[in-house]
Amino acid sequence: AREGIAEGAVLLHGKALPYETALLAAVDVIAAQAPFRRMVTPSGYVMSVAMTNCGRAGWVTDRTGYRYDRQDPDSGRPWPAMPPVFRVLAAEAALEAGYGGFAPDSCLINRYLPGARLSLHQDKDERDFSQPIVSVSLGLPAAFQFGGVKRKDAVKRYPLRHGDVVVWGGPSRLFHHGVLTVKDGTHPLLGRQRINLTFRAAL
Ligand code: MD3
Ligand code: FE
Repeated sequence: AREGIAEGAVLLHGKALPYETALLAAVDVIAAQAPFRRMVTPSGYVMSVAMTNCGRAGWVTDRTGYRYDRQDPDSGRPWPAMPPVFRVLAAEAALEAGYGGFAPDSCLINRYLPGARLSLHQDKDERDFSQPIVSVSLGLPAAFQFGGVKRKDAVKRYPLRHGDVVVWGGPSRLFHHGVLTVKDGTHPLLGRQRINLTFRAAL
């Protein structure tokens, strides 16, 4: 089922379910080459979410700032290639949401163990805001929150469950958003974790 959650934003319930096995196998291959790590923000805070990337560019943060980097700073090597199943799912979801021709060059993989959270922020390190962002939720559920373009705008909450895909484009592309603290639990396939794939046209 498809649900409009904001102007330009569409939640596709269960869209990733047919791909779950392939997605999780691909995440394991990526994480073997570019392990999950907790990065440091410019202010010196160690993020509770552990991250890795695949694709031509990966999102990274350190004391010098946020950026997209073609190399994994931990290894000095290029990020693992984006698996075909990632591209296909991201492009299909974008098309279903009304954004044809989405060709992401970056996939940030976020891993939340119980207790991890992502505070309210905007995604604005990408070059072209006319391109949407596609987000795939796997494993433990989470309460996702999003507001508006201004930090003070009222915030709405949405549960995101295993297999849900959200496409953010148009007016919602620069909305503030975050993930509330993930509660403890066990998912049949993933155990005690939530994995989120965020697809972006970054470069
Ligand atoms: C709304 N990740 O990595 S994806 C991020 O679940 C990030 O790990 C979250 O936010 C996660 O930057 C949420 C959902 C998302 C992504 C981009 C958006 C929501 C968005 C851009 C605009 C508005
Ligand atoms: Fe974000």
